[in-house]
Amino acid sequence: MKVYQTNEIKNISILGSSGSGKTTLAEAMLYEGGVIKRRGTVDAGNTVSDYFPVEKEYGYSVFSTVFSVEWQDRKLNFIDCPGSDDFIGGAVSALNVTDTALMVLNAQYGVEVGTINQFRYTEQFHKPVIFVVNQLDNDKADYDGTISQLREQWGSKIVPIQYPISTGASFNAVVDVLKMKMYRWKPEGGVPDVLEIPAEEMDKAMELHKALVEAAAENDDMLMEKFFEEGTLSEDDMRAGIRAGLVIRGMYPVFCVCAGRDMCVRRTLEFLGNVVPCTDKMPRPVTTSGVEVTPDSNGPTSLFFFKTTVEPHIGQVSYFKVISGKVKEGDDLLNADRGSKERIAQLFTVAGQTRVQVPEMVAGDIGATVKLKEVRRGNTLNGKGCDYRFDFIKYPDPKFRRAIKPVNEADAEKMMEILMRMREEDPTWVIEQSKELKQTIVSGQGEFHLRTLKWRIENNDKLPIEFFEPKIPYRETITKASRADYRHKKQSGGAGQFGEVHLIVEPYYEGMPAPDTYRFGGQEFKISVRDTQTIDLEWGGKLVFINSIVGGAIDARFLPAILKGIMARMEQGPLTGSYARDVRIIVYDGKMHPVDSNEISFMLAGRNAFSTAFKEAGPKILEPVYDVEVSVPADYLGDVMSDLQGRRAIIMGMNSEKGYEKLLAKVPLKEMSTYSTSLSSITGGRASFTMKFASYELVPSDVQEKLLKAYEATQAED
Ligand SMILES: Nc1nc2c(ncn2[C@@H]2O[C@H](COP(=O)(O)OP(=O)(O)O)[C@@H](O)[C@H]2O)c(=O)[nH]1
Ligand SMILES: [Mg+2]
Repeated sequence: MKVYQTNEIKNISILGSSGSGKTTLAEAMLYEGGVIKRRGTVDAGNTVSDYFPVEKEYGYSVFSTVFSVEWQDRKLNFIDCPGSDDFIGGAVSALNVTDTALMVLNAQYGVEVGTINQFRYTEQFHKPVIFVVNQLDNDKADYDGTISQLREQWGSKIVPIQYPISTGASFNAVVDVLKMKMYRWKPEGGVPDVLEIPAEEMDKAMELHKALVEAAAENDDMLMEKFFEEGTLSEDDMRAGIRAGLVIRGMYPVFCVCAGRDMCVRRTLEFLGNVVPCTDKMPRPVTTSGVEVTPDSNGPTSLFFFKTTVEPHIGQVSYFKVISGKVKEGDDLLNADRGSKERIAQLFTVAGQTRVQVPEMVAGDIGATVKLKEVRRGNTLNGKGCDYRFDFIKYPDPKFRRAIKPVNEADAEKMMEILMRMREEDPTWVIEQSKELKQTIVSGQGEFHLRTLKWRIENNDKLPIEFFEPKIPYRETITKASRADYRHKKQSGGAGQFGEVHLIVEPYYEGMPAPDTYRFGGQEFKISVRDTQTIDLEWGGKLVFINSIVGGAIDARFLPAILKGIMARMEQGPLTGSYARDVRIIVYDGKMHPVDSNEISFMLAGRNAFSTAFKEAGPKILEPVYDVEVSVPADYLGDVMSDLQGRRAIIMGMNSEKGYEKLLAKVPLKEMSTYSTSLSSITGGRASFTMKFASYELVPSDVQEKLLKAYEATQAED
């Protein structure tokens, strides 16, 4: 393969709902590009794109697949992304290193929730979008319906470039209103006959052609002038106009394909090669220190690694984009994130599992290399004198969590190693060894996402694992002030122990005034503050520790011990052993013994006084509550609402957005455990949601009762 220059390279991600036909389209493009000799099918499990055992098992794309096609002196780099929301991480990575998104639609279903979700990511990353209506040979294909759904969402920015003469089994031709030709295929697809548009289609074709010309002119003043003068635009002008419209997301062109039968795939490739912008026409990536980097092949060498996988027979394969400069085989580069040196022994352009060695790659290109020492996804490798670093990929928060354990306890360490390695491949898996919960928690984007993880560990690494309901990180706090004192005294031979602490506890809140006077049991306590310590607790919330001891009742040197005793109880709350938070403690009195007082004594006195006071201060359990945002087609709104209400949700708001409803709710984490699975079954997979930690809130009293009982039972067992 020749070395392609920056202005000959186009990077395109293939997006679209699961089952729309992305992998099949990829296969047809590879075939047409001469990379493969025969087209595999998803159903037979022999496509270039879905080549991992787990993908063959489920018939689903789990990973994004990078592949390149040479087409008319252009190099088109594609990333076929998994469609399911569970594997959105692949699409997010891909969008960051590509310049255009090809959004595949199934003509049978039109715009799906998955389409809208992924479109939102293209919006976030300001990437041009081209829609491709696929599966036009399906009997239920509805091209016009799909176009009206697209228009409903994105209005006049939707500009059809082609339309089918007929859909269903008889589909074999489209009218192209950019070329103003009809393309017709023999049953085997591939190279079409290019024909004049039949007379009976001419009116419709002209109307769409005009709309396209106007849309193309709209994004460029010079073209607009030309259009007004001449009433039309040349084909080249139209391409320039469409390109301008794509870059500013002023228009979303719509193409037709039938990937399964390899129809209109060549024409799509031609359009991508000719019209889609190259990297150098797109906004520049910015380094962590704010430098805008031009994709200049004569600039300093800088490669950004966006994906790493472990592939059968080869080991680690690392995928990168050349952000600047060029890279050759044998180059020595420096890892800007880890400080280590790496040699690029071999350079490849890839098509799934197939790799073609190339001597050099320049700015804008996407390739792969193997046998790097310790390059992780997200790292940057630089040539001499370059210190670029990039961290532009932001992944969505997880929304499905499970505790994980190896079936055989002895495998725990090995399991962690595997999990860490897998997280390298898919950053939307989050792995946490929770000291608090004494569990290893894996979170991901959905039940299927985690099921895939389990399948891979069990089948690839032969390590059986189990999932459990994860514990909830409850918190404890108090709702009113109370007072207690405690004397620790021990005299059993040798040196004795003595310490006595009197303290007040009360709920802490932001901006509360300094303590003044308290009344407990008819007695008044006047506080004069000597010292205040505010501690930001590691687990959230605050502990404020006030020393107001008068007359030297306790030596200042014992106060740290008292605080230490209190902290021990804060770490293991008196109610359920959960962390306590948001408490203010005033130590106002106590007693010492000239000989027997020591730190241990005051630690114990502090801990026990605190524990007693806490239990009398209207103690409550807090639970984590999440902000949940659900996008759902209007038809399912009622069912989704009542399901949420069954989860103790508080509905915070509701917006209608073209064709679907957006629900905002606050829901306890405890109730979210099965949410992704239920939502998917209520709506047939047509809804999506996000969740993000919001706050800790008091649990209702019946829930508190249950939790207290459960904790007592575990204490009794111990
Ligand atoms: N009839 C028909 N089926 C198709 C076409 N393209 C894909 N399919 C089928 O649709 C299903 C999903 O395709 P796949 O490529 O895996 O979709 P992906 O999830 O978007 O990658 C598979 O059974 C394909 O064989 C097409 O143009 N026509
Ligand atoms: Mg796929």
